[in-house]
Amino acid sequence: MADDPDTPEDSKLTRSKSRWAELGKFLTGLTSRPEDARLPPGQHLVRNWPVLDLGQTPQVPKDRWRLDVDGAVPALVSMNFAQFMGHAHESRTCDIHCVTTWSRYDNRFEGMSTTRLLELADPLPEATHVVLHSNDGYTTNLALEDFARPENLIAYSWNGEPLTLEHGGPVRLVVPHLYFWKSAKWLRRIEFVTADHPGFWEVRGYHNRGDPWKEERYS
Ligand SMILES: Nc1nc2c(c(=O)[nH]1)N[C@H]1C(S)=C(S)[C@@H](COP(=O)(O)O)O[C@H]1N2
Ligand SMILES: [Mo]
Repeated sequence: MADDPDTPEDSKLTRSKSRWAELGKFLTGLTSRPEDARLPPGQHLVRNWPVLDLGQTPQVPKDRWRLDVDGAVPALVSMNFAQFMGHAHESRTCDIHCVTTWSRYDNRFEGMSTTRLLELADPLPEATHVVLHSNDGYTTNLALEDFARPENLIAYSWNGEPLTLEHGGPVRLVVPHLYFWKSAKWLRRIEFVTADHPGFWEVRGYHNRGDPWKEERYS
């Protein structure tokens, strides 16, 4: 079973982001659909790739890395890095949208699809949600159908290079159809659950689902 570190103390940035959620900062009140425009409402395009996290960068060398898949599954699935790489054969290009209003186009990730992970884990029929647990103590929740989207990747590479530590390496989740806080960096554990368990930002005022096209920034 995964041994999660304690949830980190709220930093100054965490407190101000929770406050923005209270105030509805960045909300435009507009909605848009992917077929109308490439950029969701209230977003602006960046060319660099900003780093956003709780400020603790967990360094897990590849030879000590593990991914556990547990909870509402018939049996624990646990992979070391080599075993994970044996399943990681997909390449996908996507746009990413951060709730703090930046978006970045054309990111090519490589990794294991969540479809493949679901085949391996074979969650029980009672499983309705997924909780992602990270090595920095971060958590985030997804409905099973959002986790299962065919474009999602458990990624080890970005634009042809290994995912850097600051962007969640060695392995992170990428869920392009939702705001990027759902894309857990430094992925450690995938827990299937039979009820929804809001994660780090979801209990601090962020929207439970986070669809950028509906501007679901805050709850
Ligand atoms: N483990 C972990 N994953 C995380 C976070 C975090 O603090 N810890 N921050 C989230 C947020 S708020 C965003 S916007 C993206 C940022 O990813 P990036 O730093 O690669 O741009 O990671 C998400 N995944
Ligand atoms: Mo974010």
